Amino acid sequence: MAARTRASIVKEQGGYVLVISLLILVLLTLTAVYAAYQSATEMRVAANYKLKLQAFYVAEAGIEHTKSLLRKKSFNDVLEGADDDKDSASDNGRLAELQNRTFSNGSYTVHITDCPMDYLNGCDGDGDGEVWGDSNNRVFVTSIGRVGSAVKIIQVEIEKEDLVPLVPDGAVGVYTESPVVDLSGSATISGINHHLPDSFNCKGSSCDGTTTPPYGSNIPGIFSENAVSMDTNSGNSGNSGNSGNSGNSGNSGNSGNSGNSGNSGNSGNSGNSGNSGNSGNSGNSGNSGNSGNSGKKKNNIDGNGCTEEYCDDSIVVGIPKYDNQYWIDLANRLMTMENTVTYSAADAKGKSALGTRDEPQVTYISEKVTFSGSLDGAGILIVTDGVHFTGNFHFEGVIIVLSNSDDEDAEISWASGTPDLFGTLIVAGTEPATIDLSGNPSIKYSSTAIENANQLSTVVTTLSWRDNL
Ligand SMILES: [Ca+2]
Ligand SMILES: [Ca+2]
Ligand SMILES: [Ca+2]
Repeated sequence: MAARTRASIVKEQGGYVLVISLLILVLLTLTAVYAAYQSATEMRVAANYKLKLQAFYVAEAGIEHTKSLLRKKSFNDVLEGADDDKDSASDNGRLAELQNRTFSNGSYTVHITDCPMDYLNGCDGDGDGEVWGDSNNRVFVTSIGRVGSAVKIIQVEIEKEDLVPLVPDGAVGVYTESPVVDLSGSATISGINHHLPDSFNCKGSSCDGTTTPPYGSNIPGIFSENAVSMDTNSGNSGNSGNSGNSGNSGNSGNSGNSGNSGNSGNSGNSGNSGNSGNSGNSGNSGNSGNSGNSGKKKNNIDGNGCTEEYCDDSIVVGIPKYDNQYWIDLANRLMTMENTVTYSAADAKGKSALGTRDEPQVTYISEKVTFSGSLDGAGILIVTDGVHFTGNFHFEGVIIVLSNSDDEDAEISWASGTPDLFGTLIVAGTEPATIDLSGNPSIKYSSTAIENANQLSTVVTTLSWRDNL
């Protein structure tokens, strides 16, 4: 057998080395390719994740935008769409400014519905029978965020809280201890729910507001948490009777109206004399006379009447739905809100407007103030320790007078000028108050005025949250 030469051995082993080297090279190459592939996949996943995350934040921005818009809008107005028609659904629950709204490097579109299920076609979440109507102050906001090819959908349920109750205790609500009220003039105070005048800038009798058609609840004209001392004035003498009307031709006679029940005090009015009939027709029979008023003239006060322990016409004393502390807390909360306009008495005097119906505001005046001249306002007016009106004043919303000073009682003097309020006047605080309504003030309950003012104090809270829809 031929001996293996060194050269042949080297040659033989070189073959193995080459093969092994090639194998290692192939392995290394495969590893490198795999690593590159892995890395590319991870980068793609990371990029997708980043887009999804961005889409999430874009959708979240849509939710926040919606909540800020809904603070100033009625849920039902939004649900029925810009055409004010819930039966025409293409715009329902879709505010124009929330459709394909560009934000950062993406966009969001928001749908507002009464339930969480079908945010495109709507559904009745509160069970009131209205798919596009809300009756429990709760709606669902579905926000679709898009960034590139990534889509993220978030849905929240939100609730609105009306801080000022739409049905307070009275057109005038008095919550301070030992209140003194003077009604010796010709105040008009009505707890009947009033429609607002057509125009905010109305003049004369077109500013009276109407009570037809009736709507909402009626409340007492004046409500007090504590017994009221009426400022003593002598009673009004009875009115003389109206002279008879001449008969209407061709009509049969109307039966007479029965007299109003009398208050104690003065002598009654004499009755109207009968109308004379025309030939062939019977005349109207005469109205019976109104009986006289008592020492305080209350015949211009109406509303829901006597249900509580003390009651005289439409002045009700009893247990309030919202007590003194409720109004003190509400006033304190309102006066520190972000958009509240704060004036000193001197600054407030020079103003001609404290908000409008379209742009109501919360105004806080930190000391007793006297308004003269002409002043219009809408929203919520908070005054501490007294407010006097001597000029033309017209306000729609809620006036809260806080009596908190130890030095002197708050004085609400609406005894001169033409103070005119639609909404409610609240007198609350830790100290007694004197409420002089002896002039010609007009205070009419209006839930519409309060609702309009509530835009300012509405808190929108998120009740639930979900994604991955
Ligand atoms: Ca519509
Ligand atoms: Ca509903
Ligand atoms: Ca609802």
